[in-house]
Amino acid sequence: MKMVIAIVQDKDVSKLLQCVTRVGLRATRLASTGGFLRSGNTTLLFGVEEERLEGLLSTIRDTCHQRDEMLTLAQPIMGPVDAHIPFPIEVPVGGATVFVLDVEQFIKV
Ligand code: 2BA
Ligand code: 2BA
Repeated sequence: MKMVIAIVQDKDVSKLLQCVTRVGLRATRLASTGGFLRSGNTTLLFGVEEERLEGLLSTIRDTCHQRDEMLTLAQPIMGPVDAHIPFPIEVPVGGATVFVLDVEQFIKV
């Protein structure tokens, strides 16, 4: 068995969960926050049989899209007084960041 940890954008979660539960896969949804943008995203845990791993990964690929988010940085300027000019940059986010781990034991009690 494998544990798939997928960090996805909130906008993609409903579609992804709809697709995976339709084919009988199990998932757990956790609210999370990206360390860089400091905005919300979703971490999904999937415990899957090895033979279903590729199918899950391809569903993640199909449902999670790359988008550009704006991040406003403050640029210091030299002058008689200290000042900062805010300037926006575009940061690409997604499709999904996926970790696949071996599961030593899967127990339901
Ligand atoms: P349980 O199998 O006891 O699962 C309870 C909760 O544990 C699940 O909540 C989910 O958050 C987590 N979980 C279980 N197996 C998992 C796995 N392989 N990977 C990641 N997380 C896992 P829910 O998803 O709300 O499911 C509640 C109950 O509904 C489940 O109880 C199961 O009896 C049923 N169920 C869940 N997914 C199903 C599906 N795709 N098809 C049919 N029944 C499903
Ligand atoms: P955030 O940390 O909010 O990052 C959002 C996007 O900002 C990233 O998109 C990436 O394009 C950029 N970024 C992140 N850290 C950066 C840095 N130190 N320098 C420059 N640019 C940076 P994604 O790579 O698609 O990541 C989306 C979210 O997935 C991340 O949100 C984070 O929550 C998670 N993530 C990505 N890689 C991870 C990793 N290696 N470990 C744990 N979580 C990760």
